[in-house]
Amino acid sequence: MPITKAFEGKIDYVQILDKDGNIDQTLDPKLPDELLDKLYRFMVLARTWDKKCLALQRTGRMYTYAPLEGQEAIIVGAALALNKEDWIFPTYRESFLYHIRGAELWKINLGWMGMEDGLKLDKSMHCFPLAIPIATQFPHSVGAAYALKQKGIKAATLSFGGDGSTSEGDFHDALNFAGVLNTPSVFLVSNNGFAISVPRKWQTKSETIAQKALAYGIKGVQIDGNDVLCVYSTIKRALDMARDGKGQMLIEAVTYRMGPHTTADDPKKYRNEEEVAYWRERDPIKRFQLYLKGRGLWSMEYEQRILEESSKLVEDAVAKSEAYQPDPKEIFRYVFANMTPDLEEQMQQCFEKK
Ligand SMILES: Cc1ncc(C[n+]2csc(CCOP(=O)(O)OP(=O)(O)O)c2C)c(N)n1
Repeated sequence: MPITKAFEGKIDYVQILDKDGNIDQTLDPKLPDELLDKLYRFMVLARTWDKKCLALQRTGRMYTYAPLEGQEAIIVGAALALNKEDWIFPTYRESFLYHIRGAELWKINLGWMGMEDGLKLDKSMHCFPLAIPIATQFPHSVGAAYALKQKGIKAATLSFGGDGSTSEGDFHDALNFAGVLNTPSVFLVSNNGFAISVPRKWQTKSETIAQKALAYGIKGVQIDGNDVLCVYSTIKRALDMARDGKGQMLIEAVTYRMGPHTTADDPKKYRNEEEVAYWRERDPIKRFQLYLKGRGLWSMEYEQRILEESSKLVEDAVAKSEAYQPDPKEIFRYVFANMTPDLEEQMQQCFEKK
């Protein structure tokens, strides 16, 4: 099981909504109804899209895909906590975040279908590319945060990673530089229990990942990553703090990846049914639904409407991405920033008229 116990008095563990949707009144962020609705809608859309991507991959219509089921609260809570001016440094697991930042879903599909065009995002979205090499995004984010600081721009960076990424040197270099240079940085580690098949306990002997912040003189907190109210309010607080020059924060969001690591993985080989059932009961969408219901903001009709809308958005996006005709020359163009003479020659040979 992933650890949920806080490091003795030094690191707090925060949860606002329990698994049955009951709220801790002392921590209630009192978000407006409109924002609660948005959080819920995006989580439902994320799950609908995720299921579709998995099905597309299984039927040969999409290449490798990294499922997000179980981690919706982290992705949606983080996305809505950001200001437009802030910059994000996501991994393969957070591609849906691009949609909340303004990218059309069909373009994100294109990326997973192997077409570079899909991942050419408008610079105004302030999104860095999805990091596939583990942990490289952390030092990039600190460099960008340092640049923001030097330029006097009031914005922060939010970088994402998994529990496995904290075993890479890049993670530690980044936290160290962020503290020393006092950059406007927030680090979000989704502790989903595994780095592919490697369990969290094999990454580190530390009781929590959050406590690693202490070594670098920055703040650390462990939160319930399946509680969208907690994710949203913790990240918002951390970003406000970073933008105000009041320090950096490492947030460890404890969660669980319900599906495979990617479509190339079979989780049945390294985890058991009871563990999955334990986390199914802690589902981020279910508990938020119960909370909204208790507040009179959820009904069957509302659910039906949202499901239909999500399904239509996803199906329209699939139709558009499948109709897209990429330029086959892209196979050669995107290998390096500038094509080598060899590649130029190969491209010409391929496309010259016979
Ligand atoms: C530098 C590097 N080493 C190894 C890999 C292969 N790899 C891909 S995903 C992964 C596990 C990452 O686990 P974690 O950071 O916990 O993130 P999660 O996938 O669980 O979200 C590994 C080792 C890689 N992509 N990059």
